[in-house]
Amino acid sequence: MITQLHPSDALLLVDVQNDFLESGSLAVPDAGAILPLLNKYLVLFSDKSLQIVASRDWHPAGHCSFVENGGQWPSHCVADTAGAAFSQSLSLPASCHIVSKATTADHEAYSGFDGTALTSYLQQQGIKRLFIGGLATDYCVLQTVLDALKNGFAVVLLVDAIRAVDVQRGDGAQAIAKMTENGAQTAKFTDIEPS
Ligand code: VGL
Ligand code: ZN
Repeated sequence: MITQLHPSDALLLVDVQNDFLESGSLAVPDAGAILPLLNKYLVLFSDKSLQIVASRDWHPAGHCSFVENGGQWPSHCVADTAGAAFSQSLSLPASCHIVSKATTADHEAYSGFDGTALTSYLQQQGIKRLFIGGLATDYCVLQTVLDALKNGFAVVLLVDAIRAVDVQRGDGAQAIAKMTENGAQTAKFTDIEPS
């Protein structure tokens, strides 16, 4: 089924940052494969003058999620470092609204809604439905999608433009199942009405 885009739709790209790409400190397997697709979604939404939002993991150097501080992950996405920058291969428009999350040392925040003004921003813009892609399926995409649904937004999960860490094999597939069980629709690029 073809999904039509409306002025109340926004594209939300989750954490497409160097540290989550192939040479990064927390590389997500096959993450680079989503970049050309994300750029196609960006063109589609830009051409229709629709809202584009990008979240970023934006940690202080002493963040609690890092192994050296007792957490689970290698140090990654430290604010203002090259690893925290959006991929150079991602064509974000100047109009893109950027949301920084997990910015305090003692709090983990996988969701772009956690501790940010994202809900009020989207409401102010009249956004009702979010098309969500990015990294990683089983962490920040999962929690962002669940919070979006809780906060009253419809969600279309862009299943061709997400990749999972898969600490345990199947984590990504399980995350997709959880998102759809909670009300997310899924779509791939060819399911969306062209410009
Ligand atoms: C993420 C692990 C740690 C993510 C962020 O963006 O999915 N995963 N921090
Ligand atoms: Zn993180």
